[in-house]
Amino acid sequence: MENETPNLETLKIINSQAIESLNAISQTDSLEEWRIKYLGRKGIITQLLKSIPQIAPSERRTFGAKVNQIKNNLNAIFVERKNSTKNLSASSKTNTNQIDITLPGWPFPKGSLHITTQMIKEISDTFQSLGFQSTEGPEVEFDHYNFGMLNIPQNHPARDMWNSIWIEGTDTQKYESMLLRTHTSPMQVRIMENTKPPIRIIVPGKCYRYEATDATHEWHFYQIEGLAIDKGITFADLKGTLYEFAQKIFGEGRQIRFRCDFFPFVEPGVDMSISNFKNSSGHRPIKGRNEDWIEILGAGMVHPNVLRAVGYDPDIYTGFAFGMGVERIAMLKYGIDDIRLFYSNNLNFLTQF
Ligand code: FA5
Repeated sequence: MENETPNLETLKIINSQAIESLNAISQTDSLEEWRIKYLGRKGIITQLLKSIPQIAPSERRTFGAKVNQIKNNLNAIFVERKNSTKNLSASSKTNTNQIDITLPGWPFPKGSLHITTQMIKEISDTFQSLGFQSTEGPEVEFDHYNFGMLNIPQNHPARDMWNSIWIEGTDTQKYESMLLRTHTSPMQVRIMENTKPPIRIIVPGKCYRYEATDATHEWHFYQIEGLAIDKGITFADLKGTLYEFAQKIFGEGRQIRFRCDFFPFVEPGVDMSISNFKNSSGHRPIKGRNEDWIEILGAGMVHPNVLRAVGYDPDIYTGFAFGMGVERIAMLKYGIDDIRLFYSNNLNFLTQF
């Protein structure tokens, strides 16, 4: 080109060669080489501009305008190409950093069953291994089942044993009064009304009482009711079953105590407590409770009046029943000193189980 005087045809060829070679470039380094070759200080375009004075005066103007147009065009294409290559390599660098497959993953926070649910499951499994089935019942209950059929008629002083939460607005002309069940015992009646003996069943469920809360009392808590009816069932069966249950849940080391108690729907009635003795280092399983025994359940032989009310002949059938507090059992098993923790939604507490 230095020897020949360029013309418009030369410009056309140089322009298409430049564009073609730019399109063929795939790396940033080669782009810079291209720029130096075509647009650099000693590059082809600069030389073309320098050659303008040699062009015939009649063509000089057109030639000069064309060289400038090619220069601006190549410059624009080059800048665009450079920017897109830069973005591409930047994003591929970021991607490489993000996908480092050797890094350990973020651990997923794992959910778990609530301690009360776990306890219900463990107790249910224990009774299942002793031949008991399991069922559930309504939390909103009729006066008839919660009290009446359990040998606790209207105005009976024993109703004071359970501080009840009544459902307001019940039309007592049409329907009986309703309440949030104070215990799971109404399910004894519902089951017996619909089943012929022999019966061996447990009923886990929620209960409600209108009472102040403290470390061992909640206004809502879980009970598991138990019922066994058959010919020839005795108090020894009751004791044996509950003894077996306690050993399975608490282990051999814990002691069990039965004491006489009164519940209108059983005769005789007892309550059962689990030992909370100090160990060799002077600590009790439930540290906050300075008592040697903690009551976990009420029980007894099903009262003949209850058997009669559901149509069973008490001279043929006998049976035992019990109602245990699920949270109290979990407290004794795991050394939890406040029942209110079960309903506090405190993750520090809940994630321990
Ligand atoms: C009853 O509720 C009887 N229905 C139990 C029963 C069933 C007796 C069958 C005979 C035959 P009591 O009110 O004692 O009994 O409650 C039984 C258990 O529920 C208690 O031993 C305790 O473990 C638990 N419990 C009672 N009240 C509360 C409360 N406010 N907070 C937490 N647990 C409670």
